[in-house]
Amino acid sequence: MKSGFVAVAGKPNVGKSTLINALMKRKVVIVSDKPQTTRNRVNCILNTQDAQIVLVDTPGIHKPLHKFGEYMVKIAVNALKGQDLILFLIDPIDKIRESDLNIAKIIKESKIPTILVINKIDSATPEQIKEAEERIKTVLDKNSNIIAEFKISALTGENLSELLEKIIDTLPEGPQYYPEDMTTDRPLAFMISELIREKIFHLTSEEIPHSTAVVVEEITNKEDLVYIRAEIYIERQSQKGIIIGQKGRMIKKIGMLARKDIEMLLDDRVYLDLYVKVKDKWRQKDSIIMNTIGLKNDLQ
Ligand SMILES: Nc1nc2c(ncn2[C@@H]2O[C@H](COP(=O)(O)OP(=O)(O)OP(=O)(O)O)[C@@H](O)[C@H]2O)c(=O)[nH]1
Ligand SMILES: [Mg+2]
Repeated sequence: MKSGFVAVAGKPNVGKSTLINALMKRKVVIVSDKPQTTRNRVNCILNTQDAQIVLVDTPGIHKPLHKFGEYMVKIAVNALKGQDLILFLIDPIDKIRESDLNIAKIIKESKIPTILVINKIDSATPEQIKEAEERIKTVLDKNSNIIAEFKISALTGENLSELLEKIIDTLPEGPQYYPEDMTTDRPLAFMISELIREKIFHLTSEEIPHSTAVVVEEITNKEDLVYIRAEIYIERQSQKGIIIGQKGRMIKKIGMLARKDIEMLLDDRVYLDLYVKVKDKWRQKDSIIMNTIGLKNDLQ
């Protein structure tokens, strides 16, 4: 069989996680319209008739503003190392910026075969697409490791089957790395915390989503449902009121939407108990980032 690891890389918000869900034909990783949604590496396992493709979701590579951001970028850059193939996503609507050119340089130096993927063609103009192509090729020229180029829409699915065919074509003959029934390499508690965090990203704005972390503290199978207790970390006392909302409306909404997604994931009824905790400036604190939010393994 064909098998291998395919890292999906690019700056924040280019559609990396959306593309992975589209190729997986189900929602596995979380998505939002805000940059820096993905914070960890997540391996998503796609089994086809004669291939196993491990799609590696990565945080967007950007110029970090705090310790947590530095770790996210480190995780993303580390996640490229030793992979069989890279999908390098760019967004022609947002134009090609310094961060795209930096990622292009990292990719060029890696020498890993790379497919250049121009995403969001459903909304980009032909001029925007042409300009993006030309700009990125100032770094990734003919002599670089770009083996193919695709113009796609992760949102509408345009050209995705062709892209998938090319990915399989490029992968080597290899073993089945993961059991067939496994969808990701992350534990259930992590996937649940991500679904809660996604709702916070959807429902809040400005600095709130980025100041938030979610940790699942308990998952207990009860007679007729699964009891889940999770803590939402925020950085300042003043943010607590926003997450809880007037008469508790915001936290109720986060809980209700997250519960629906978690019930789909577990295929069971869920009672979701959410608590909000102030962890003063957690994004600057190694001990919380490493131990509580669990980045330790990713950074090694
Ligand atoms: N129009 C359009 N929007 C898209 C497409 N793909 C993704 N998006 C939107 O782009 C935004 C970001 O998508 P994500 O998949 O979260 O992007 P990401 O690259 O994983 O972002 P980070 O995790 O922050 O690095 C969302 O609002 C998506 O709906 C596309 O093909 N067309
Ligand atoms: Mg993402």
